[in-house]
Amino acid sequence: MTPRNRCTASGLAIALLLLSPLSPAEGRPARVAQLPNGSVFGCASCHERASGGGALNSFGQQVDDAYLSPAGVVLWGPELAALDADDDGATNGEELGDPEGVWAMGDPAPGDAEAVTNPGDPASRPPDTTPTAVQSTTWSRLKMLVQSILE
Ligand SMILES: [Ca+2]
Repeated sequence: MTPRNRCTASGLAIALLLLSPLSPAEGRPARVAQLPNGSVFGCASCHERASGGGALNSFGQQVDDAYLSPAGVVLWGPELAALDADDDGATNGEELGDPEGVWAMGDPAPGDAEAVTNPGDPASRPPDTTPTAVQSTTWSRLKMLVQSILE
């Protein structure tokens, strides 16, 4: 291939890339590294299909709607971490192991990967840690006992 042909072929490849109809719903594997513990669910963090592409789940839609930089990089931070995309009672940050939204791309994965749940799937959520009535009652009695001792 002559240098001119190589240049023409490169130009054609670039033109095809620029003209390809990328929709927001197409998978972008690089985004997996733009979420804390993004590798746990991979493409299924944002897509209905585990292999990526196609329909976005509620978290993917939330990211696509308001948390992408002009270059298409996920803007992970306290604001996105505090939202609950799948409305399951756990914030996106709690589900991805970064409740405060302080993780940054390139940082080690935060928290325990085995505790990570899918922020776009309401059936995948952290275990409920709300104290039971018995635990609350016991705690309440313990507080009253301590208060009576201190008074
Ligand atoms: Ca959630």
